[in-house]
Amino acid sequence: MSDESKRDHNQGEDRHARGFMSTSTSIPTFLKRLSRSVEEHDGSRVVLALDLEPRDTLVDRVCSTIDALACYICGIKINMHLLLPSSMYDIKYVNDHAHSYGLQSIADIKLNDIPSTNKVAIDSLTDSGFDAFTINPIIGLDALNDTINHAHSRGVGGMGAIALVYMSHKSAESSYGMQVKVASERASNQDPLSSTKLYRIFLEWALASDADGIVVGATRPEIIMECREIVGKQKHRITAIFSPGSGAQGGDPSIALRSGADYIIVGRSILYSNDPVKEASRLAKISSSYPPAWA
Ligand code: FNU
Repeated sequence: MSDESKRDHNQGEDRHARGFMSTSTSIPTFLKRLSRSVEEHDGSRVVLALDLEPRDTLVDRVCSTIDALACYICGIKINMHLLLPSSMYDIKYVNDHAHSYGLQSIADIKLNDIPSTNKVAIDSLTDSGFDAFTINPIIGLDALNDTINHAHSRGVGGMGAIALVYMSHKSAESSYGMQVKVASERASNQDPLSSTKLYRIFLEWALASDADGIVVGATRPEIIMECREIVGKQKHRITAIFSPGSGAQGGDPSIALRSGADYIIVGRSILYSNDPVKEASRLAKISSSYPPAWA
């Protein structure tokens, strides 16, 4: 079936209406919606990174991948692989398709601009059916606050915001792991600046701006552990840890989850395995065997 003939907007709307969001009278936030998806998918805390090669019939291939793997995942994550070669209409179609299985959809755009531009981007993502997006805290605390407040006021129950704290690739160490000096209450008169790592500031800002989640690479279990301890001390709110970087990037999903990740984000090791269903099912089982850190 061609992309064209599959793209029946009304059909997508109907599927979404039959999805879990319509059965609730309350307006759940992103993390509540995601938790519900975990329950509906046998405890899987796998978010599938839909990083397929941008060739013809991309939307068809993305939708049939969702069809094949939906029962082993709790959400999908879409990034430039799909966003750049697709129209907003295609993206809405894919998101509606994911919603028809009760899955949540994250736009991995690492939002990183002035607040007024960020807000326009968030409105478009909302219109395209996304439930959450990733954001880069380098924009600063006030801009994060402004942008995330806007996100929380959008869509049904608000768009979730997931802040980068420590990325999974090797050279993340030279930026997220950078030693920086900041003015701090802890500093002494002799040295008004105290020294810390950049990711610790990003974590502090993510929590201060009510981000729904943070990203810490599965390749950095010790940083996941450190973040889990700090995130876990919050009394009145939950911030989930999303961990990409298992498999193809060398991280171990079990170690990431044991270290405190709530969700693993996995792409290539599922998509390009000899048996994607088997691999997704294996990761779903692993993830369901670690209870969520807040339970
Ligand atoms: P896979 N991703 C990542 N590391 O890998 N958003 C990060 O620190 C981060 C991400 C994304 O390696 C990456 O773009 F913030 O094939 C890709 O879509 O399993 C996915 O996570 C990992 O894909």
